[in-house]
Amino acid sequence: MQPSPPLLSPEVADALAEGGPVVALESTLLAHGLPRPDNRAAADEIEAAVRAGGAVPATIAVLDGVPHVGLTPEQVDRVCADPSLAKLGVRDLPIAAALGLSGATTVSSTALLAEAGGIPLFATGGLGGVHREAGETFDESADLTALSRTSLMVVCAGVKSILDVPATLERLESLSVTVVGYRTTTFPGFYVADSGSTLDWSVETPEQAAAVLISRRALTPGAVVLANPLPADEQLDRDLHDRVIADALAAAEAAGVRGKAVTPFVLDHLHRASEGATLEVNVRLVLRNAELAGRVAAALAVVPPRR
Ligand code: PSU
Ligand code: MN
Repeated sequence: MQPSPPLLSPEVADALAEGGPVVALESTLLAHGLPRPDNRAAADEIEAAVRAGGAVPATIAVLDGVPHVGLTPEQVDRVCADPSLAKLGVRDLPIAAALGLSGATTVSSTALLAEAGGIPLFATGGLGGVHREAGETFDESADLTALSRTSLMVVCAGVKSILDVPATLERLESLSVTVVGYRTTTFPGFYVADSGSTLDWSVETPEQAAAVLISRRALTPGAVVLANPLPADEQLDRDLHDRVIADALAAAEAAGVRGKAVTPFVLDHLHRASEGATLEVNVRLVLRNAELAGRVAAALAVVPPRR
């Protein structure tokens, strides 16, 4: 059986047909990264941020076995409300397709479906990566290998700071994923502006970012990560950050959480332990990434990429 090609919403299909700017958005951060019911309002705000940047948003999810690129408000309701919605990485897509199941897409599967749909820009919060203790658990997000194969730009605030950030940067290097900072060579730390790691390269404008993506696409398959830090005055308090993350990782360990449940468990624990402070910062950084991705998509649409 052939998997169904992604189904583009009319607005997304029209924009792409005209060579217009479109930004893909993932749904796992809505369904598994943000608590219900706050996630529903965040979904609308994220799409509005893409529009404010000058592009059409294309939120991606699998519904009844069909990958959708661009969701109706009712479909977004479904993604945000269903507590049993699956979390689908690339390897889960064939199961969902064959069995007619529904699920939210992670960075890995969203990147794949966005590329299949012809969308060169993708905005998220923070990438998955190498978990602390990965030397023992082998827990490394499939986001990394997926980005080594998909030709698009992901705008993010670095990788989630619950991870081993230097190890994740090493893996991104091994996988030849291009990483560039937006107006900084400090690699952002998701909730905080500075992860403690540095980058070799930065770009100053959406036009420069678009030019990097065009060059990458002409070279060889693989993604460009555009790392967009929060401004210092919008980041999470550093002490609170370090304390709640240590606490959340210990709680995950104590509860014996494994596999793809780890990231949602830890994020949920952080939102509770910080009394909503991580939630607020998480939404804010996604909005900033969505708007910047919209600007880069708009710059790219002026100089269409080589196909
Ligand atoms: N960014 C966020 N919140 C999230 C995620 C990213 O701000 O919930 C999700 C993404 O979908 C990413 C996933 O692909 O977490 C990584 O999960 P794992 O560590 O299990 O690969
Ligand atoms: Mn994992």
